[in-house]
Formats: sequence, C-alpha cells, structure tokens
Amino acid sequence: MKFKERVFSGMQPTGSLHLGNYLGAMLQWIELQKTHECIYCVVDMHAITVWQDPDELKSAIRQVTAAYIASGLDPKRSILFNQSEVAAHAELAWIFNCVARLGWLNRMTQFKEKAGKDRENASVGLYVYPNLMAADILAYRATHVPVGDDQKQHLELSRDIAQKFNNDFKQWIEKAGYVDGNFFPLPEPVITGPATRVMSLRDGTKKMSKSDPSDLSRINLTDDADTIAKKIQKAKTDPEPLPSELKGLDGRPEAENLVGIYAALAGRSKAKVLEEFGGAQFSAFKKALAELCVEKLGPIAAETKRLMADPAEIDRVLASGSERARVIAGPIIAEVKDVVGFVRS
Ligand code: AQP
Repeated sequence: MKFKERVFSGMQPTGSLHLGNYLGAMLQWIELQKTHECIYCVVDMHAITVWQDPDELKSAIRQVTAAYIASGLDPKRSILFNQSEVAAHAELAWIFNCVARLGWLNRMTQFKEKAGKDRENASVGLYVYPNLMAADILAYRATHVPVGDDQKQHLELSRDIAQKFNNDFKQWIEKAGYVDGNFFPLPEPVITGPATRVMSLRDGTKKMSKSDPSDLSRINLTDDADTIAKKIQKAKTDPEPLPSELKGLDGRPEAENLVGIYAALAGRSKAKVLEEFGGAQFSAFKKALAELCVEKLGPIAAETKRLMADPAEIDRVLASGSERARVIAGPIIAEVKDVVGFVRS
C-alpha cells in the first residue's frame, strides 16, 4: 500500500515547554504544517508514566496547548489535541504490548535513565512507554515523525513494531485487501531541527529537560526577560574565551551548547557565530545570547499568557482536534481489530 504522507508528533505535559523542545522539535513542526497534513498531540498518557499531581496535570495540558499555538501551530491547519481523548491510542498500545518483545524494551536507554537505580519501583507504564509511542504514530498511519535526537531509539522501535505487526499478521492483512501485506508504514524520524539536542545550562553533558530538578538548567518558553537573562548569566562555562573555529569547541560541552543555542536562534551556523564572537569573554557572549533569547521567546511567552487567560477556548481547540483525530484513527483501529481476530459489535 502506498501511504499518504502524514506527520505525527507530541510533547509531554510534564511541565512547561523549554528551549530544547522548541529548537529540537517545535520549529520543525511549524515548517511541516506548511506542506503536510500534521497531527500534534499533547501526550498526557505518557506524562503519567511518572507521578503527576492531577491539578497540575490539567493545567499543564492547557499550558502546552497554549504554547503550541503561541509558537506558531495553527489549530485550523494542524490537528491539536490531547492523547487521552482518543481511545485508539490506548487500544493500539495494548495490541503493541503483545507485539513488541521484552528484549527490545530492555534495550531502551531512556527507560534506564529515567528509572535510574530504583528500577524495581518504576511504573510498568514507563517501561512500555515506547509501545504507546508507536501506537500514537501508527494509529494515524503517520509516515513522518519530527522529534529531537533523544527520540531516535524510540522511533526505531516503532518501525520494528510496525514491521513485526505486518509480518505476524501478513496472511490476515492480505485477506483484508492489502495485497503487499503492508498494513502499517515504517515511520521515518525527521531529526532536522536547528539544534537536535540542546543541553542543560548547568551541565553540558546532560540534555535540557522538563524534569530536571533545577529550573536553572533550562529556559522555559514561559520565562520572562529577567529570568532568561539570569539563567544565561548563571549558565556553566569554562574560563577560556570563545574560540574562533569550531574545533576549539572540542571538549568544551558547555561552550558548544551555548554557541549552538545562539546559532539555532539566529538561524546561522556555529562557525559564523564563532567568526563574530571568537576571542570574546563569556560575559559579553552571554549578554548577546540573553538578548537574542528574549527577542525570540518573549512574544511566545506573552501569547501563551494571553491564551491561558481563556482556558475554555483552549478546551474548545482540544475538543475539536480530538474529534478530527478520531475520524482518522477510528477506521484504522477497527481494521486492526479485524486483522488480529477480535469480534466487533
Ligand atoms: N534537550 C532537547 N533538545 C532537543 N530536543 C528535545 N526534546 C526534548 N528535549 C530536548 C524534544 O522535544 C519533544 C518533546 O519531548 P517530550 O516532552 O515528549 O519528552 P522528553 O523528550 O522526555 O522531553 P523532556 O523535556 O526531557 O521531558 P521530561 O523531562 O518530562 O522527560 C521530543 O521530540 C524531544 O525529542
């Protein structure tokens, strides 16, 4: 079967979105909506794989939706909704729990990082998170998934699950009229954001993350100008001035990260940034970086705040998006049930 090009991606409402989410994923989402049918989800079911305060979760779902719109996603053009409102995600995830192999999940580095030493105490949901992610994508037969670099391994697993489903049920898939046996596409990762892995401002070897206990480690899309300036000023660096050439960043992860953020926000290459700032002290560079961040992120924070003043309108956007998402996923999940041998009434 020739699959129609369709884009799917999502972010977890585990806190407010940050610069890593924006540069690693969101900018690609905005570009892709100009050329493709796009489905962008607030993945609230993924969020509860680690404890979420229920009141904060409700607010975070609306906050992330507002940040989507404020960043430039158009709810008329793209489908924006929250995952738990479309039952096909959970239904397909269960079937994929029965397709994916334990050995595959045991190799997932994100589970190992998130579960840490207290593995026995991690939720089962956290362990099977990648199966739900495969279901998110394949419930729409999405062909392209724009994500940051950290999601590469999960995307490979989604492809493995799609392939195994196509193989395991080949005979019944063909009987259902798919002569080439391809029920699901093998979704392509699109990892082409201007900064595919933005690192923590406190430790250049760790990715910037919503769940880092230190708020100084990240720039949130809701931070005001003073907070952004303070965080950049406090960002970890080394004592050397900035190099004039790229190879001078080797072994200097914090310097490389800040230069990368500047380059991504300015739409320039790191080499060009170093041409301008090579030899400068970090104090001067950080000042320029803070100004650039405020210029680019300030309008998003202001618009998010404006949208959050009317939560009923955000809920309307989500309701309409969920309805449109169900229209696509409904017939696909019905066919999946037929193929695996369930009786539908
Ligand atoms: N630091 C990052 N650099 C580039 N891209 C990033 N992404 C996340 N962090 C970075 C990308 O943003 C999208 C949404 O991510 P997510 O919210 O679903 O989950 P995550 O990857 O686990 O992000 P966080 O911020 O680290 O959340 P927590 O702390 O809750 O786990 C994805 O496309 C991701 O690649």
